[in-house]
Amino acid sequence: MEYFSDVKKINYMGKDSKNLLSFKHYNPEEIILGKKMKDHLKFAMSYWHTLTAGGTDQFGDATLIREWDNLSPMEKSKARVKAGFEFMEKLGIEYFCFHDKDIAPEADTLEEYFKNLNEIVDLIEAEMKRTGIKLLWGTSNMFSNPRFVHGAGTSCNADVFAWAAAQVKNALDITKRLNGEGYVFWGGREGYETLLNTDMKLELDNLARLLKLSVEYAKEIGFEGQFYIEPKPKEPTKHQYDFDVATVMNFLRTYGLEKKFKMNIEANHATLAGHTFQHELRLARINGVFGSVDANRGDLLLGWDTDQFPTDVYDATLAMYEILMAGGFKEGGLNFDAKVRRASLDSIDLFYAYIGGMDTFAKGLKVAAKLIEDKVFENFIEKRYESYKVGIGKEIVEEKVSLKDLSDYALKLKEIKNCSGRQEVLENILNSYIY
Ligand code: XLS
Ligand code: CA
Ligand code: CA
Repeated sequence: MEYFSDVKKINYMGKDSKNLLSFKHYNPEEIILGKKMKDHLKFAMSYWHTLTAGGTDQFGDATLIREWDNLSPMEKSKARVKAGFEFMEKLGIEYFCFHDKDIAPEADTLEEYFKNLNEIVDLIEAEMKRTGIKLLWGTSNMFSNPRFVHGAGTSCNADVFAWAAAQVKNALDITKRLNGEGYVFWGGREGYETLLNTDMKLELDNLARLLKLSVEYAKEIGFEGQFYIEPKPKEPTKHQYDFDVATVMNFLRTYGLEKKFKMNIEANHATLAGHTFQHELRLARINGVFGSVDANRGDLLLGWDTDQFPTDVYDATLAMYEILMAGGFKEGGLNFDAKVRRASLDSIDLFYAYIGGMDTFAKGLKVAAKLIEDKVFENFIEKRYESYKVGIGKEIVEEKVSLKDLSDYALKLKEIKNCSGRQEVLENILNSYIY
């Protein structure tokens, strides 16, 4: 059965094409900086937003009607697998990401739930074999079910901690079985609403314990994929423990986990934390913890996690600049953690959405590659800091001077001369590369 029969394979047709179901910039085989575009970008489909999201929000029910809606829970899950692979094949997307809960119906007992999961994983495995599509990362949903009301690893209830551990164990088994390149821990409800009822120290210690147990189990089963933490400052809790890259790095270092985890950075989470996407990527890059990306965007006028498809070429260019400067994706990739708007009712809107996101990042990649080739910012930055290459600056960097030495030096200074930061002209140059 064909689920998206009104859409054929989406091809690259160049920027002048008027075909709305074609790529204007994403030309998978085109070589950029010695590598195919598709291997630079490693696009992934998010299972949840693409196949299970119904368009519900705090004020209204589902609006997005899909072919499989009226099937029984297991049949629905099977149809979604088939539809998902058809969708990826048509778009030429080579990776996907999922939570355990996205792929199979939950049940009253864990045993039954795992049985459901296994049955669907068989089907996914067969589709992966048929198409060559790969798993970028797996994860476990430990936030939707009411049992996680107080969190999972940070729950006040030890039985819930154990249940979460069981889910992670099973999700790791599945991810290993499907050759997943990574495994993501996103905070879910790992945070708090009020400190009046919260033992923050115990919750953080326990969160670290769950991560440690997971790393140990991965070793035990020979799972060699990359572990990620995905920072987010708020939603669903008022304060999420994995606030931003800096907070997560501090947490990992506190518990001796910094060598085991990299960051999965989401654009919308960066802006919720009051940072730019580029800021979070830069911080991860300079600390050697850049891993993977959840591409999307928020809406600055709304200020919550809207998970919209990315269409801003400016942001995508700066993101790709950081990603290339970090050495590009290795185990990670670019997952579209984005959903169509509630009023985008038709399945075809999913295609338009992905085409837009893929083209935006393809264009961003091309511009970023050119900026790097021409060393536009590197040359400027190098010059801006040249005072640290000679004289007193060199001695500061080499840590050869004391505070007193510096004071003696400063006392002899007659005049301090600063250079322009040239922000406006740099922005003009950036624009000229984008246009
Ligand atoms: C929610 C997160 C979530 C993670 C995976 O805000 O983005 O979707 O990426 O659990
Ligand atoms: Ca995400
Ligand atoms: Ca989000």
